[in-house]
Amino acid sequence: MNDCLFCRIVAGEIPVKKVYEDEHTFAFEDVNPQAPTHVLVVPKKHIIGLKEASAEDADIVGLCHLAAAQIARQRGIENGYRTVLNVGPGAGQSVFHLHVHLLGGRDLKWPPG
Ligand code: DGP
Repeated sequence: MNDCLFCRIVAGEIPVKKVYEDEHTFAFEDVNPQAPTHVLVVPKKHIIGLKEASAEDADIVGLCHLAAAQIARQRGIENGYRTVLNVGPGAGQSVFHLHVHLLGGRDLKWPPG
């Protein structure tokens, strides 16, 4: 989608600090980090969010999480990290292209706010 921020990032139209890329996923540093590691993993396919995903998106949603796990392993934060999808405005979703937040490198409280 031409007007989607994360589609434009995936297309290289908006500069980001790229962390990882494969055939289906793209990962980059969050512009407003909430932890020493705060990476966003997005599908290259435009999916609005988790509640809009369908059965055909199961693999890509899983691949985004596996990419996050690989990044966490590479960064040595496997003692404790969190993967988060904010689903809908009430949960803080502000960009309507599905994205997994990978947060780690500090103690993470539970429950999240
Ligand atoms: P959410 O609130 O769950 O929709 O998360 C959106 C995240 O996207 C938020 O943590 C900030 C990040 N973000 C928004 N615009 C940009 C941008 O232009 N570049 C980067 N790197 N991150 C962005």
